[in-house]
Amino acid sequence: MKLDIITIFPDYFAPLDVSLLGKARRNGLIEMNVHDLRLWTHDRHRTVDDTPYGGGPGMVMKPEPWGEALDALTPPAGPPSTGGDQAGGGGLGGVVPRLVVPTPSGRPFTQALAVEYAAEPWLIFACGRYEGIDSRVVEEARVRMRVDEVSLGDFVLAGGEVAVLVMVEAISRLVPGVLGNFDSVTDDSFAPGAMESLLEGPVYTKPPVWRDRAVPDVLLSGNHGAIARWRRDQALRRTVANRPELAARLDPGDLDKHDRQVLADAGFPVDGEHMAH
Ligand code: 97T
Repeated sequence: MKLDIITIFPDYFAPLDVSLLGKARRNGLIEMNVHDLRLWTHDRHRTVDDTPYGGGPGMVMKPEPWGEALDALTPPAGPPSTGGDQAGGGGLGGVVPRLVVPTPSGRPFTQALAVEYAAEPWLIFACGRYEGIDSRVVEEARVRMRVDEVSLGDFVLAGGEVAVLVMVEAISRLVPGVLGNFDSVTDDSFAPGAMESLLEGPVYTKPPVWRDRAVPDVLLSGNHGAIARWRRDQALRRTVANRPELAARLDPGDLDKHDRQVLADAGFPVDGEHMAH
């Protein structure tokens, strides 16, 4: 998978040399390049922003550097390649990238979207600062490639860089070979098909007693049925406590009698209509 990141702060991406991601890059599983947007400015001050038309606070990123950056990184528009040649600005022959633009007004970034992106051969991330990028940039890019404006949640960052770090980590660990342990991917709370979107419960390791706190007996019992039941109880309780909106969306058909008792005890009764058991 190829990842290009365009930013006015390339230094933000130093962490991508570390840990899991650093290893995936060194192994060649992920080809990642960070580009300084100011390379595509031509004035003495390397200007990337200007005041907003219509007035208002802050600054807007100018369209010209973004247009030149995307042109430089992507294949030229035109008839489909006859195959084999790698004409165009350093692309993968014949492949059109998908452009991801973090913005608080975008569609939510979810595990399902991370899974989709992990299957793409080529992603370009455009990091906006200030009040955002001139809207014509995304509009024009859509003529040539798929473009997603994506938000990490209902909060405001100073720019898209940290949002891109988050997305790149979420995506990269799903690329086959990066994590090395497929189970830890499929067990994720939000993995599609994971236990009907319950949060994960608490985890423990040795020692069995630490600062007078014992690991729950059931986990040392060797009774795998009881352990599975206990874990499910904990997951249900934690979901009610931390994510009531997820608990509200549980499919009653996926809940047995014990589940319903646990939910009722947690103050989250599920109505008994159209129930499997
Ligand atoms: O607040 C932002 C500013 C720029 C780019 C992205 C964001 C953001 O993304 N998710 C939440 C906020």
